[in-house]
Amino acid sequence: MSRLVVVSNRTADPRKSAAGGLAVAVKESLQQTGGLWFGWSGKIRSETDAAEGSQDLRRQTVGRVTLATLDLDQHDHDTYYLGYANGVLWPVFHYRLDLAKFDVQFAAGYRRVNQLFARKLMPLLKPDDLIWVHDYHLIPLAAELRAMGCTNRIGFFLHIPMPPPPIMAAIPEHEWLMRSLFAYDLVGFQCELDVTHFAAYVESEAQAERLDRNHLRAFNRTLHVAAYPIGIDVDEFVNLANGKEGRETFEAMREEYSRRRLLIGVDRLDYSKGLPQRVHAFRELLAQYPENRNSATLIQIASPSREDVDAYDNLRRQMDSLCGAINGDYGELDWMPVRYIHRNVARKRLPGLYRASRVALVTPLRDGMNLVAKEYIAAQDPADPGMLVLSRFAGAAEQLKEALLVNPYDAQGTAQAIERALTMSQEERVNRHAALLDRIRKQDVHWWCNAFLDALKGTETTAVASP
Ligand code: ADQ
Repeated sequence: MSRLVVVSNRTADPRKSAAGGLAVAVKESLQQTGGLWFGWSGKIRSETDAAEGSQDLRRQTVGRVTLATLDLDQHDHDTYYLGYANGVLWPVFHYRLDLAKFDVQFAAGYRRVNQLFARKLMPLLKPDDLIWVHDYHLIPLAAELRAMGCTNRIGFFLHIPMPPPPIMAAIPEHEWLMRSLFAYDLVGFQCELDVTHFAAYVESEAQAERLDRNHLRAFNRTLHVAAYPIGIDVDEFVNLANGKEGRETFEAMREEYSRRRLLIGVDRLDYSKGLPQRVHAFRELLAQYPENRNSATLIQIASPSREDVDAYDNLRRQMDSLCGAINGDYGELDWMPVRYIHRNVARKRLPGLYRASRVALVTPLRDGMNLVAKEYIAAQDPADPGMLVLSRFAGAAEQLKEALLVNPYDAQGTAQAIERALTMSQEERVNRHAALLDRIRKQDVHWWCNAFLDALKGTETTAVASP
């Protein structure tokens, strides 16, 4: 069995469930194959170390898995991570050209760190290793590895959306970036729309030939592309819901809000998640459907995220002001419409919170997938489930058709859907939930990991060293 080598910007201890989606997903395959997980340590190199020129890998063994991490220089961190990954690729791939800051220094830092990763990873590789690279931080990694002579099978999975060609073309380095993807053997996207956008881009910009739905030929290479919607570990989440903290949280919330209709939102505080638009829609609900006053309560949990990027600071201030205004305008002595919590909630408490809520608002303006939508479904009582209101612009909308799909830019339409969710009959909720649960079980995180790795194993070995 080939050893699995996972490369991502950050690594995590795969034994800890708090490590989140990717760790849960790749843990089994890494354990089975005695795999290697390679990435940035999250630390900045001290100036003394940087001056000495040492850039040592730190290795840690966790069970049968080796974690190999390296520190970054301050300048590399600022240009590669803050500048290019989070200041260019994240906004543009989420269709937010207005928030992108293009700067040649950022692009240079991004390339430099990808070269550094390739240089440090190359000596650790064995000839039949299967390499799986994750996300937008590392798009050119395979091209850099190929330039160093690597002929292993290499797959790439993009966790965020792939924008349509005219938006992609706004990135000054778009040709280089998209061409770099052809150094992989397999490129996986979250949903079919992303595959369509990528194919349209390379057909129009690089005269790629579409051999069939899943094969594109350009730059002397044939690339396998497909959608692999990422899932959650449904059983683990159901167990969490039934665990001590899960039940305690559920009971505490039910008691506290016994006279209220609870709505929940759980997100990183990120402009892609549509949080201000969600608060507007909730305000619209109170305005248009007054029976919800003194009753409907939105708990919005927004965990702090990338606070050193300017756009996030503006969002934070905007949310403080919107939530303050709605509470000021509609609140009563014994009822606050919005409880806005700018913090992380312990993972063990999330299922109880989801289960106590009659409606979940998952309304991103753009999202690669959105795992909160799937977690909410998994946490429900199948005999009396809550209802999911889901943005049509989340990758998850392709799979979760039985949710109430909304356009998050349309506050009135979203308010209408929330009202419908709050008043939906138990029979309809049960039927919709059964279909949703079935789908997230069939395409859970294990399915996702195996489907991607099986496809990667099935691709032809690289014949050409560099595209
Ligand atoms: P994210 O943008 O981080 O991930 P998402 O898919 O929603 O978005 O995953 C977030 C995870 O963090 C969930 O497991 C959620 O429970 C947890 N979380 C979020 N806010 C939290 C809070 N305040 N407290 C505690 N836990 C919280 C990126 C892409 C997504 C894609 C995933 C996986 O942007 O589109 O679905 O990767 O590929």
